[in-house]
Amino acid sequence: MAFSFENHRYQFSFFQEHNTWSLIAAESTAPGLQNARIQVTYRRGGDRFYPLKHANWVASKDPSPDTAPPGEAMHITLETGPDANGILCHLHFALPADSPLFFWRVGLENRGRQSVQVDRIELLRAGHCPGNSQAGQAPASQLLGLAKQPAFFSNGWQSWNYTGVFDAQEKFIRTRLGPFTAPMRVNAGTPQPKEKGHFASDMFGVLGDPSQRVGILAGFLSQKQHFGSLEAWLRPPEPGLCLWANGDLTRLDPGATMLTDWACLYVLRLDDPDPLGPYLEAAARLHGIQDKLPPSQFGSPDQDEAAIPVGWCSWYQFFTQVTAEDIRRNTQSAADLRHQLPLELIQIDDGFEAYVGDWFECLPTFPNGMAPQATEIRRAGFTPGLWLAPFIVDPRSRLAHEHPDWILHGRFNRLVNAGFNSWGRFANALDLTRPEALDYACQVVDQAAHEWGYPYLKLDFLYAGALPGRRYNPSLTRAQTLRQGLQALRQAAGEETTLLGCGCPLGSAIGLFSPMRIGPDVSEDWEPVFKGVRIFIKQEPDYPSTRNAIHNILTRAPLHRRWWINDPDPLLLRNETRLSLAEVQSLATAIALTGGSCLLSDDLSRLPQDRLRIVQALLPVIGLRPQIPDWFDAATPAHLRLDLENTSGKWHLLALFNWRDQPADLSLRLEDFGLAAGFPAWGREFWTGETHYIESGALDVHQLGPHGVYLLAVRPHHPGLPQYLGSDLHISQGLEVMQWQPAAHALAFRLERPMSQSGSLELSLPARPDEAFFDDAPLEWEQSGEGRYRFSVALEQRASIRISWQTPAR
Ligand code: 9PG
Repeated sequence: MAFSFENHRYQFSFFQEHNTWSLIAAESTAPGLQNARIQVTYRRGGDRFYPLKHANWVASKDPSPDTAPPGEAMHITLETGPDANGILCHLHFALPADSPLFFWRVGLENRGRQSVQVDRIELLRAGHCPGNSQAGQAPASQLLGLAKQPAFFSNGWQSWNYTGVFDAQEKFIRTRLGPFTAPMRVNAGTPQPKEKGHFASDMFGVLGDPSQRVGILAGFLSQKQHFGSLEAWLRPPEPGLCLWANGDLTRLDPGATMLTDWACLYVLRLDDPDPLGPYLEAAARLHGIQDKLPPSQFGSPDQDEAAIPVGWCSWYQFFTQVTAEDIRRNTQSAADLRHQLPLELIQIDDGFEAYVGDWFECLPTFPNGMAPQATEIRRAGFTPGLWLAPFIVDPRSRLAHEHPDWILHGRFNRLVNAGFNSWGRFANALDLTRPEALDYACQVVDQAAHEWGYPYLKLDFLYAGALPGRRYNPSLTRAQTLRQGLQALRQAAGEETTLLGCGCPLGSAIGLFSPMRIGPDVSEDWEPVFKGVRIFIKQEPDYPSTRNAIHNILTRAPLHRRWWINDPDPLLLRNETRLSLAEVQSLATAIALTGGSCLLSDDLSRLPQDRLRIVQALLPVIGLRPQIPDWFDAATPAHLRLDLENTSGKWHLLALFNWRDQPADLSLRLEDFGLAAGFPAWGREFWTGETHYIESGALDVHQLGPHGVYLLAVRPHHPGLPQYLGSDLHISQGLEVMQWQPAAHALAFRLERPMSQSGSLELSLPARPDEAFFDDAPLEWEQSGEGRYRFSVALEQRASIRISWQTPAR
């Protein structure tokens, strides 16, 4: 017998004799799945049990309101059991009225007299994959519409972890550094496949087919109950997909219940301008943060710019060697530079604390403690920020010696390894289910925020709260433990404190943190290097390096202003790094076009003028989320598109990156950015200042440097009208313009910048100007091409420009 329902998008059926279900899209060519399995595993004593194996399903009334689907929906609840151990299972399936997603979740209840340990709640096993291929009674499972050329978009567990697409010929990217980084990189429970064409992901993933331009997203809307994992097989004849909630062998006591987070499926088009949007927004809504969602596609700069941090961080110049004097000197430099570089935040990073864990004792390099430091920063007119890693503990710390029972232990009562850290040591983790341990972490945050005076806290290495181990309270999953720990920190910090999450499992942080680090650390090198040695770690996906940072800045751009403000890590500007100018420009472009925080981390007193100009052009931050047209076609996307609009009109900002190690001749094709090919347009490249007329929808880019970027402002040509073509004042090449007033023989507009700045701008005019004024002084100009004129300006924040011309001679 089958239970089924449908809406205009999907038809859902559950076949009770085999515990399988199908979701078929109404559109015949769209992907779908047939006879997906559902399975639960728990243990009791040494034995494993599968309570759904001989399930006898009955439709039941929804047992409680908190299991009801979000929003208005068609839904059904099925119940089976109790089994011989007293375990009862519920399945909840829902088709919402106002969302293109399909939702389902699983509930367990222990009505027996003994505890059991929940191992794995598999919500989906579909297509061609192990466990589904065995011949037997159950009908074959199929993933429809994705078999031609399957590829998989994998999301990493926490801030630093690699996120990107893999094709069937590739292998999953795994760390080779074993116990050094595995705790930071691998969510216990998510496999790390070795064979070609076999991949894994955390929380959500997309199985797609680039040849058909369609895909199916599977994932969880939250990670409050369990960490969710996915596995994908891209082998012929057909791909396979599995989605499960990790039970972590959590104890389910008599009378206790366990309910998974909502899982969801969503059929998408790879070329949709915002393919992940409906999923990310559904998750945001479930966490009560939908109000932060930005407005339309064609955006003007962020109205709520203040929410996006702009400032300086000590880490990438001083690392653990930082001193109070370095902070003082840089605060002073930031104050001296203010009229040229309006920063707001001065954030002290790792290196002040006696030991990680002993947060109330400072190193001799911070002789006065952290409170006076905050006062100095505030007096200089900046927001003081401070780094803390409240969930990890240095084994040499006083904390570790005085409270060994607060530290997470694992098998054979050994300390759990929390990874190799910046101070050249392995760290341990707090057991957050020990009330005293969590209280201590909260006290640290409370004291930093309210007694030392830091309204901005960077909370780092947060994954350590969710490492596998034997916890004081064994009836909480790792995800529940971490979520409760993060909630407690949020409460201790108070709503008025800005919390930046770092090294943090993404799903656990939604609604609690803003901003959130979404990639590996930047570094002075393009590729990972350890003490000058490249071999072996060059391909490490999460290891600090500018290449790795940019990769995730691009692949995780869709999260920005959905779940939080993305933190891309700082722009490194100084000449003394091993980054080429092209690489610095690529990092600057990636940061600016993805809309997140804009931080610097160079010694500000030594920043050369030409490098200062780069960050000037990034302020104010644009703040918007771009489109990534090739998000499913390249490991590291090479295309970004941002649609902008203001008084001067509408334009497109298009970035084309060269990720090769050699210079490349590229073709920038408007079509590749999802733009109609045909319209004649002006294109001004930001980094070179070159302007081109684009007639046939494409532009040849000659010898773009290795790891470099071509950043074009494209404006449809309006013959006969004056047009702004761009400038070197702001990277948007237009958001600096206010009050654009064209008239028959004249043009007036204003420029507004948050600083004093000089540069040049370019206009297309119907005729050669005969008069031009900057405020009331004559303004020099030169012809830069046919119908194009370049004006050099030096402004103190704002200026009015007036230009007039005669009717062109016929
Ligand atoms: C301070 C730093 C900075 C930085 C953080 C974090 O070994 N690792 O893989 C590793 C990764 C990141 C890391 C340190 C070590 O950096 O991201 O911004 O705050 O801690 O210690």
